[in-house]
Amino acid sequence: MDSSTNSSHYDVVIVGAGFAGLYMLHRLRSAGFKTRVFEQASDVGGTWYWNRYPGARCDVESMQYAYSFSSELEQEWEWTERYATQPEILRYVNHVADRFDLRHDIQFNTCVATAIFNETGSRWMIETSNGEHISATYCVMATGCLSSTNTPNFEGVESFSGSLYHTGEWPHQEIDFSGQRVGIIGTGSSAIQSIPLIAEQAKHLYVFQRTPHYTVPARNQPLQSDPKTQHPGRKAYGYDEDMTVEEIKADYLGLRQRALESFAALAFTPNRQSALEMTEMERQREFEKRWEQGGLTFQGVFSDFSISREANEFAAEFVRRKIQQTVKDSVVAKALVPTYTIGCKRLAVDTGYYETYNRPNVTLVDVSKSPIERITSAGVYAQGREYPLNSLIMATGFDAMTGTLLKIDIQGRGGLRLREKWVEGPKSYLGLCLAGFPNLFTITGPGSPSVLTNMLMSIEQHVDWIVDCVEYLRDRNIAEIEPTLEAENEWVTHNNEVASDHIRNSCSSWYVGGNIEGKPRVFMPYVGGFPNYVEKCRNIAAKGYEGFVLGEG
Ligand code: N01
Repeated sequence: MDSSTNSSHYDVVIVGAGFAGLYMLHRLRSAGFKTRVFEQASDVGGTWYWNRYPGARCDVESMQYAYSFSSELEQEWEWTERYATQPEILRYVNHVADRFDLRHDIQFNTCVATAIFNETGSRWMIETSNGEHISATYCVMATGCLSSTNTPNFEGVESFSGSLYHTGEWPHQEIDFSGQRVGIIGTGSSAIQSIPLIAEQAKHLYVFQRTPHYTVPARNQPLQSDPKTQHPGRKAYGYDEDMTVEEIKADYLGLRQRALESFAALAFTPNRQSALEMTEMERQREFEKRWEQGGLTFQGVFSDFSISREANEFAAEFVRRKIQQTVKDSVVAKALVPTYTIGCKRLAVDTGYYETYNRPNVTLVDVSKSPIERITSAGVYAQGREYPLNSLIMATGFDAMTGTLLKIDIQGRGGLRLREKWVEGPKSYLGLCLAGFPNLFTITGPGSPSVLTNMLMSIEQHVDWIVDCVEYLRDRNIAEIEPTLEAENEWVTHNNEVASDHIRNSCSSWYVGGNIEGKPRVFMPYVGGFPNYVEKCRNIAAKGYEGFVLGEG
């Protein structure tokens, strides 16, 4: 490429040093592209750098939530638990950064503020928060799907005199809630993971719940046998019940292949029968089996869990009954029971969540009918009274999928701003590229399966596709690639069609921007399944990048 003469020109600039940015850097550098990564945090890890709240761990099994690109890495890394904790995942990401010698091409503590496409030179002009100016032939946004936190605009929040936290921007030092009155707003996945642990520490925990969430037991366990207790940790692995770590490692490719063939890029065996074809006894047997097995495999209880409301209701009812059986106070149990479809908000995976509400030091404050009125200097004012608190935790989620991209002032051809292009919601070709924004790529962007899949598999598929693409352009001396508006519109229409009757689209959630005031209501991830999507991407590339204009610049 033409970069050797100008030290501030790169073939590729990558924004973000999480799982996506690191693998992108590794692949591009190996392919001979001069590459620079900008990362706003002081170290690698992306979402796992920021989300350090008590109980933070991945709800996808660690043997699957790991890179597949290096078989040596797969073999040498030893996960200690079925679901890895945030510190363990961060250790893994750091190990990857060191093992593949990635750090020296990453600039930390640096935000990309603007990225403007210069049509004359076919290059992206980038300005960082430190006032640096860099140019690049290609710009890759590896900014993550859940990386901009959402703090609702509660009246008086600035007057709160206690300690204020957000689960998505947790301090690096350990927080001790012993002896404290703690409030937590929100009951999504982050809250569901942290509430049981905070409740064990705090003097009293108040949970402010607007909408109850469905959650299933994780059944976490060690992956390594304990010689003292003879705990057979490695045996009960989860997704494929009978496999041990050793068996998976003996045929890791096989596990990955099964993941590639599955709807959510996760290797597990779903039940192929429709709920409507099963007898009540068969359904209950299958429910109990998966409830005991634990984790997201619950969604594979029958084939029409996500497509038939009638089938979905069987599963919803089963979980509702479990909540009522677990929570002793019937008023609290009733408030915890969701009435909407199960799985339309991302299913959470917990350890002792419902049991926590049987503790005398935990109070559920139901704010579903009358919202939190304000935050005072002493605590939260809701239900006509003040709840005095020493600490208040916002577990209020993220401006998902578009928030971080829209924070950057991205300007494409003719000064078109991404903020203008997406004013009615995100539009892209494959969640990878944008009409009007040549040589710009988004990893797991809106319009791709991303958050509906095992993110690691989706990230690797996107990175590999992008590297193949830029190599193709380099080999042919092609200066620009950009999707046509027609191809983009067709993809957006297809996305909307597959999402229209889908269970995932049947309630308000961050998938549809429902958690952010004023955000356009669009189902953002592609819900047509990972294998269909991969096939589509492959065919487009095989046809010389069908739907794209490849030009001289
Ligand atoms: O955020 P959420 P999260 N007043 O948006 C409530 C991933 N994740 O951080 O439902 C009162 O799910 C809001 O209420 P409602 C995972 O993909 C993964 O928990 O909008 N409440 C809701 O209860 C997950 O889906 C892991 O009515 C208000 C909560 O805040 C995603 O991150 C672990 C409110 C927000 O829940 C986001 O999860 C954790 C208000 N004004 C997270 N505004 C893994 O294990 C919002 N809420 C990989």
